[in-house]
Amino acid sequence: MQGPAPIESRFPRPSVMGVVNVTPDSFSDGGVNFRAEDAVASARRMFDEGAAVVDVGGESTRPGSEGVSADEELHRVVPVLEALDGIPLSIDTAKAEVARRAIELGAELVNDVTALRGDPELAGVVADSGAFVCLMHMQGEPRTMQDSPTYDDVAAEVASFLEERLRFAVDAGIAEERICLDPGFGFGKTVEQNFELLARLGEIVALVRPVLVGLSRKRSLGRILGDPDATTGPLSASLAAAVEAYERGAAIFRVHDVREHVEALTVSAALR
Ligand code: 7PJ
Repeated sequence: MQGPAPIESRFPRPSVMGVVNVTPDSFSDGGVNFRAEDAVASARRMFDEGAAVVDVGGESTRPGSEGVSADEELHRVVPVLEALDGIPLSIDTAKAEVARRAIELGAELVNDVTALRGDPELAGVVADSGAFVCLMHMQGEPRTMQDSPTYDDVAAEVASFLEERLRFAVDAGIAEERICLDPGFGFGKTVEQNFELLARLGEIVALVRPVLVGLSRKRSLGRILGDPDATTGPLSASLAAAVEAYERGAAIFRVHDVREHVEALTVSAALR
């Protein structure tokens, strides 16, 4: 019997994941997709612009944010997922109940920023469904993660965390070839730590699972440009960061501006 497709065949390098936050408060898109019909229109447009998958989320994880209940998350994302029948979908959630419902509605990937640490039942939902999963590094939790992130060696510590979570996921019955890893830019990291991690992305790629990166509009990009209070970064800087990540081996790019990233990465790929 043929097993399910590995994630690297479904998402060849480079693949673009569009971001649709069905939230009132996401730092990067400021609530533009909080209404279901706006979220649906954004997702369709991203797919038309070349996104391989669209990541739909109902809980903001921006620095300082509080969580929302499973009921509220479901209330936000279910109408969007229902309306997006036929578009390849990822669900951005740490909750087993939300992931289960999203997978029933066709989501093929679970994007869990807690790397299966948030909800003890999520690993089982992913294992039983055969969905793809993204395991992301975060130091601390969104409410407090930017207070004083501390590492002896950021790249080594992120790599060893992801290796440990990969082992946990496989032990929980998730096929290794269904898993991708994400260093979690901006999740409990200073500007300097984010840039060191990007420079040394090869150490994450060396874990031999496809690497997903979320650099799009991140505040470190605005801060390196000289605004110490930036809460977001511009598209130009996002594209440079994505191309640099691609050069270092990243496979999947979680972005808000799909067309521009597809264009930049297509040029970069043509030079390889
Ligand atoms: C990331 C994410 C990221 C993954 C967010 C935003 C901020 N999931 N969710 N990686 N960032 N896997 O919407 O840009 O970097 S929330």
